[in-house]
Amino acid sequence: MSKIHSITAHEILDSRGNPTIETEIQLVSGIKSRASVPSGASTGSLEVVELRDSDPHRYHGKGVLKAVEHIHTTINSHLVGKEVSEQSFLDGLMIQLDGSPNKANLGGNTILSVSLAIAKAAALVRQQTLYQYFSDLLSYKPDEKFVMPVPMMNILNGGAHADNNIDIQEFMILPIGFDSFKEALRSGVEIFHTLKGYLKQKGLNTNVGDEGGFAPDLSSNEKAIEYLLEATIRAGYTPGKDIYIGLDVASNELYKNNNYYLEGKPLHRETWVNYWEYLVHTYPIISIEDGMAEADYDGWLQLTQRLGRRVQLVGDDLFVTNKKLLQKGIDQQWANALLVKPNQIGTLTETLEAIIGAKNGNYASIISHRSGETEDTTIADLAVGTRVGQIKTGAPCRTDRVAKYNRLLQIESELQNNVFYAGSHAFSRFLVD
Ligand code: 2PG
Ligand code: MG
Repeated sequence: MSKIHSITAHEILDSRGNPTIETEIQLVSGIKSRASVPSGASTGSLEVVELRDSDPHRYHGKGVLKAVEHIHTTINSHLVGKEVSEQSFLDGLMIQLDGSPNKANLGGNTILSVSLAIAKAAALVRQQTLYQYFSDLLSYKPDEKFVMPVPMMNILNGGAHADNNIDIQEFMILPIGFDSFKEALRSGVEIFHTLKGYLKQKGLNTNVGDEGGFAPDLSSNEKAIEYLLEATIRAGYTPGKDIYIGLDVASNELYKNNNYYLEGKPLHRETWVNYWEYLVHTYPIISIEDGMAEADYDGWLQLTQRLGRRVQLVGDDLFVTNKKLLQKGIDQQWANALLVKPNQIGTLTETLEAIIGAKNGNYASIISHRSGETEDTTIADLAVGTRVGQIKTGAPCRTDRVAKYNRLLQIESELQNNVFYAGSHAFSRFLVD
């Protein structure tokens, strides 16, 4: 009864109005599941291939009809009749059908939409929530408490996600000094609204960027941090206690000819690392993502040696959720945390393997959205089921982002005493002194 009866797909739209794939699986029992996949703007060069039609007459070349076709033909014909509970076997089969090292034939987006729909159908068969199913896939014991993640809320957008003059892509607030996810989220929302009022008062623009954060022009990148801290205080919270700051520099976008460009000026690697050290010493920053460009390995080593004991250094474009690249980073001591984006690697199984790899290497993991999202909330369940303790899913603004926060609120209230909020525990190694 839990065998796959059919797999179908169609083109839907993401939050930027670009096409993406939604896949539906029907089981012989009649159970149906659906999953859709997101899309990035600042992508790592080693991410799996996102298959697009390149037909200039449709959606400026961004259509995904080829992907839909692959699902209706190759994938459907090989997966029909298989047991939906065999996640890793089915993911392996799709990798084999693709036959390339980077999912270039079927598309990482194509395969992921099927992989996630498989997981959702399997959870329904077992009459389980999706987070419980993820927990079981990782062999957690039934009595092991779930962990609500710290939301890394990107309330001020720059870089490739906005049209303002700010180089750093994401300025996030991390509400860690709270006892529950719901109270942590509330503080973040209050700070978000306070920031809006404060920007208005200063005569600054309050339009939002791709991830729902404000995107004003400012006199410097550092100023953005000061605005976040001022909004925190005005909202009645204490920076460095209730709230910490996280940055996603997305350095790839700023790296040209061996220099990093900040506010129009070229900076060499050493000066760039000095800048982060200065910011970390000056402000309550606890996490810096992609502080160096993905291929600047010497830079990653320097940054990690200088700041790796003080702050979380997250590899996004550096690791692209790939367990082999992560292992290389662990061996070389690049960064100390992994950003987990299922569509960077293309299957649920490989996503879970990367999380396991991070845990074994004593690296933290952060489950993450993409800048182009859909209403699919799988990453919220993934964050809770894997107990990684952190999620990055934008500002509390625009339904594509808020849907994930709302799902987390649902989960927390459903779990009652069987869950705790990660809060400062997620950062205990940086908060000792
Ligand atoms: C990032 C992401 C998500 P994008 O760089 O971490 O915030 O952006 O999806 O554009 O790669
Ligand atoms: Mg990033």
